[in-house]
Amino acid sequence: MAKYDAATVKRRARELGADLVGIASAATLNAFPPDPRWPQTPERISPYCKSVIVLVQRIPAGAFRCKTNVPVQYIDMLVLRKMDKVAYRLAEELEDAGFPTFVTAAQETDWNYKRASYGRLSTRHLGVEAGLGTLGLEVNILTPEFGPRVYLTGILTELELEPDKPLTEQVCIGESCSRCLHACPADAVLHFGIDKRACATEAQEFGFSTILQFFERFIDADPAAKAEMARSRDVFGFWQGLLRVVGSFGDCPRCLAVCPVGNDYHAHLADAQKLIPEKTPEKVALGKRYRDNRAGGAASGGLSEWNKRWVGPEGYKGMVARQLQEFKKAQRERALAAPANAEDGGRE
Ligand code: B12
Ligand code: SF4
Ligand code: SF4
Repeated sequence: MAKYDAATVKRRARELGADLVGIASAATLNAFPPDPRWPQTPERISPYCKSVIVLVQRIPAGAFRCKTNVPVQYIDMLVLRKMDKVAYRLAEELEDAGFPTFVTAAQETDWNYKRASYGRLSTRHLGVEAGLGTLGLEVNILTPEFGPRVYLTGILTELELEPDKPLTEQVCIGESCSRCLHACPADAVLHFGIDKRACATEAQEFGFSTILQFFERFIDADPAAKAEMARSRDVFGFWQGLLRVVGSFGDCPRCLAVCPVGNDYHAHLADAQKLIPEKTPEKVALGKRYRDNRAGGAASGGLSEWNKRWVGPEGYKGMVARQLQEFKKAQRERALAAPANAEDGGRE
């Protein structure tokens, strides 16, 4: 039987196409559910799981340079498909080697967990426990490599693997940045938290709650209005969602697009996303209030004693500034080595 230790598993995941990979121990995940009232733990799924292999697939930055949200919506589906395939192949390989292994759903939620707003596992929290990043002001997981422009999935295995250590440094710049808050069209960004209902109006234009509201209106409508409603853009949106998922989730790219964490941002997005058209004085004031609250020790949900483990207990220590300096240095070195390429706007 082939020897599958943590290094081998990670190498295979990368060879199969994962952009980042980390390992979390099932025992740790069982001990630290994101919200203990609704424990999203491996043991609720399988009593035998020993380790969770966490795969990250980046969303190509090009889609965030477009005039509309549509390219991101489409590429999201492709990224998820690729990620599922990579995860499935790795799971198959481990099982062939003698270790029962399966992949969790990356997007589906469980009706029994908080009326379906929670997945069976929170893949963001898996990512943090596997040392791949920390949660940002808008509770996306920020990876140092690609910021929040990623999807994640978990592979549950009965193979005991050496787990990675979580990052203790906060990757998110925090309240002094607040760019995600400034860009959010639904005012959904809280202080290391998210107003899910507000976010869903943009992120899931034709999602479950839109469908529900449509049918509630439909039931009460008179026959002429019913006929009109049946031919409306809403029904077309539901059809497209069923057909290719577009519109039912992943619709709003704004908090992903403007986050300055990650070399993909420095290389491809700093110019296109520099200005935030949605920014208002009210949003700026809110960011400042969050900053003052934190400095004054006023607790917010996402920064509670339980939650700060996933935000980075040491706080922000300049990781993004350090990365930007290194990025610029590498850029200068490349320009010196190949002067003919120096006018490419700094892109890799
Ligand atoms: C449901 C869901 C949503 C829904 C929620 C729907 C609803 N009506 O409830 C909505 C529509 C909000 C949503 C939006 C988005 N989603 Co989504 N979503 C999920 C899903 C399927 C489950 C989420 C989950 O289980 N969360 C777990 C709970 C514990 O997290 P939570 O409720 O946020 O609670 C924490 C914090 O909010 C915080 N907190 C904040 N306030 C407070 C207050 C109190 C009192 C307490 C105690 C705690 C607290 O503490 C909690 C514990 O840490 C996951 C996939 C998965 N299985 O994980 C994807 C996922 C989180 N989504 C993802 C993405 C990409 C998005 C969008 C960017 C999509 C888009 N482009 O439009 C937006 C981003 C919004 C945002 N800033 O968070 C990615 C995340 C990638 C990343 N970099 O983080 C995931 C992981 C999918 C994946 N497989 O990769 N999503
Ligand atoms: S996905 Fe859009 S609506 Fe939701 S938090 Fe991010 S910017 Fe706001
Ligand atoms: S935009 Fe700024 S505040 Fe928001 S998650 Fe990214 S680094 Fe943090």
